[in-house]
Amino acid sequence: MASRSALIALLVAVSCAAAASAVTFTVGDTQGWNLGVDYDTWARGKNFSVGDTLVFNFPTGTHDVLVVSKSDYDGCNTGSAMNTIQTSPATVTLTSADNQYYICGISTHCSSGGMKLAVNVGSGSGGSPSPSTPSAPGTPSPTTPAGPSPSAAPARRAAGPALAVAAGVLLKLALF
Ligand SMILES: [Cu+2]
Repeated sequence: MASRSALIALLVAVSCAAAASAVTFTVGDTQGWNLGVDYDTWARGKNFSVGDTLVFNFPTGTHDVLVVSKSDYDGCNTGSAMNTIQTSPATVTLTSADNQYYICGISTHCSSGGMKLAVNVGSGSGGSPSPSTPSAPGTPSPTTPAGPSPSAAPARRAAGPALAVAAGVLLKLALF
């Protein structure tokens, strides 16, 4: 069936696009989530977008990941975390386009060990404009915003020139 294969092709294209746009970041790369890693440097220059995933790798029990506010990040306050992940790998999906803050809640790992990460999450739409981005197939043409049916608009547009030609013919007939 033609329509069915077209639908499958569309689904494949959409899933490929989704897979290409969502990025998984391994925090600290090979150093993981650990003491003595400069996470400011790690995060610098990276394009974090909504839908991307952060993976914190650490020996479970040695560290943890607290999702915290900016003030708790700044002060290494572990007492009011919005979320605590204790099992490695800790996976966090970036769901909103704002700044996100993560610290380690064990001992003084945040304040003394540098285990604090801030990421600036973009919306994902304006990050890297692609010249080959196709327009959505269902986008209606801006020239027919209020047409009651698809065939009515072209007919109405053709009426203008036709009337002009008719008026011209009548004018010539009147002159001669
Ligand atoms: Cu730690």
